Amino acid sequence: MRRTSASLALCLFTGHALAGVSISDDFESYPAGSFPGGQWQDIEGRVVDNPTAGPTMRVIDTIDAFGNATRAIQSGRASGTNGVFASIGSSRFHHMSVDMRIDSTPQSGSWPMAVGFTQQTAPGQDINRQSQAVVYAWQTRRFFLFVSQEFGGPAANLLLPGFAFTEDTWYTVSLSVDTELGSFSASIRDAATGDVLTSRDYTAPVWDPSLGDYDSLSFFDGEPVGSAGGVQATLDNVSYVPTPSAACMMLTALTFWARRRR
Ligand SMILES: [Ca+2]
Ligand SMILES: [Ca+2]
Repeated sequence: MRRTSASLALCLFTGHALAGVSISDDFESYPAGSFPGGQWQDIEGRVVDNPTAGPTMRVIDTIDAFGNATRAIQSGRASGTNGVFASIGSSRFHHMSVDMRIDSTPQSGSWPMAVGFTQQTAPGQDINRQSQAVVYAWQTRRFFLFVSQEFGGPAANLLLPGFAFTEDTWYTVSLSVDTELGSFSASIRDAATGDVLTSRDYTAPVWDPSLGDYDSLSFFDGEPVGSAGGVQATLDNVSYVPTPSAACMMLTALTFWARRRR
């Protein structure tokens, strides 16, 4: 954390208690083997349909995109939903990026990891039934942008074209949202070089901003309970800013630049 503390600057809005709070975490400050502390909560608190025993993600010692030792968080391989979430404030704009490594891809029926924004519109609601905008890795080794305005409501499931991921490789997954316009921008970059590998923009033709009032930065996999299990992914270098303002985007860029320099 200390290495990215400069990017912890708050781009403060007025109003909502959490509005404007940025998140930056490289997971270096947590002991390996444990659930990460800080702002992170176990996704098991948002899972109803396919629960698994927590902690559903743990801090591990691993190797980063540059071949250096690093700490990151990894999902368990048991069937059921693994993940973490952090509360964020109401905002017109959200921007997140996270380094993702797929460690194991299933043969069918599940996704190794989804990253993005969710909104719990009803108490006790399962994460998959929440309004959400996420980028997820699918069993075909493709990434998709998924935008859903409540379960069963308007939804879009969009392939990020022309790219298939490789296991055991770090990618930087980014997602920007304008919740007033219902506009979304997703990209996958090579985590080592920063090269954009695929991207997709989308504006919802029918959009209800009240169903895009995201309250959580959420990372979770999708596996039915009782399946063979086996999906696994590792995440590192989380960055979230609630505004696309030049100052905050510069902080994100500086964080990325600092990582590449290490
Ligand atoms: Ca790390
Ligand atoms: Ca799982």
